[in-house]
Amino acid sequence: MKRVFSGVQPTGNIHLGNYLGALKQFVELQDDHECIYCIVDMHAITVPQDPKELRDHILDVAALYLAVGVDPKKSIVFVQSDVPGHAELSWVLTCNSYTGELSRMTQFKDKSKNKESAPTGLFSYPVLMAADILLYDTDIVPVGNDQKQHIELCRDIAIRINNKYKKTFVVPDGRFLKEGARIMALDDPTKKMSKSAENIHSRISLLDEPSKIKKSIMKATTDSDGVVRFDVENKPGISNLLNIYSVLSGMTVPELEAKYEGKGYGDFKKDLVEVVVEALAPIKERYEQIRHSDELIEILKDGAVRADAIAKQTMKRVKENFGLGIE
Ligand code: AQP
Repeated sequence: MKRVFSGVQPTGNIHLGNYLGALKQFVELQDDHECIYCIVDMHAITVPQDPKELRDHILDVAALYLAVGVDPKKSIVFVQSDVPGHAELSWVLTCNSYTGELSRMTQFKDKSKNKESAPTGLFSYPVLMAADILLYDTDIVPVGNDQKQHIELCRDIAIRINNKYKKTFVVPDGRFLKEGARIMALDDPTKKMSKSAENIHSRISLLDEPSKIKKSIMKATTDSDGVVRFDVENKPGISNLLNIYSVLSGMTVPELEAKYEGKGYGDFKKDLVEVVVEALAPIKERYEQIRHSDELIEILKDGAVRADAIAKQTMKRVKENFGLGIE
């Protein structure tokens, strides 16, 4: 069976972009792959976090993994900082990556924009992400397409090390969905939907109340011609909403365009509110059942033990191939 690895940062509540770009794939893959899903808390601290909130968000994200359908009997679910191999391998990879390639990463450029000085961790974030992936001999990485550049870097580092030392790593492939791979912000459809954006109406979180969902969708930026038509370049707002509607309802974009021919954005948005509220209701219900349960903690502890066993084997191989340590 091919091995799958992916993760989500506990930087806030998971939104529709995270769900449609990544988590939906997590669930689809777990029946015929060996899946390892992580809550990447060490990535979260590349920007300042309140410690109490971070702990809460770790458990929120873990509960949401299970609520959307990740099954701990089929998949390993754990918290990144509970497995020391991530930090260990990250250093080895740091020594085999270059400041030039890291400074070309668009996420670093975006997140450090307008800052006088950026934390080193924010700069080397993609190396830690490469370590997360390579630590588990991962074949497939299901992610949104904002992560394409980071996956390419991970592959480059793995190939570089395999060529320089004994073959040490499996070279992974990214898995990107056609629809949902990039859900845009509702208030500015030229930017991706993001957990940490200031405006809460820029995103729909999986745990939002129906009244909040309604407000965010009704306020969503569209255009002035009032025609429900998919055209990312000229009509990015309505195209983004059509994309969300299509993925959640199972209707194709042309079917939706036909359904709303001659109708305005108001009708379209009202129906979209219903579709989103209906899709998120069962997720919210399962989340409430599991979030404060002992079972959740047990699942994460068990996941960390299973992940650590795989990580230790990889680190043994890495240390041998690099001549590190004496064991
Ligand atoms: N807008 C998006 N559309 C599709 N996929 C997305 N992903 C993120 N945003 C979108 C995918 O979700 C997974 C988890 O992302 P992450 O939490 O590790 O980090 P991120 O990409 O930086 O997500 P956010 O929401 O924008 O978080 P913040 O605001 O903290 O930076 C990844 O697979 C990502 O591709």
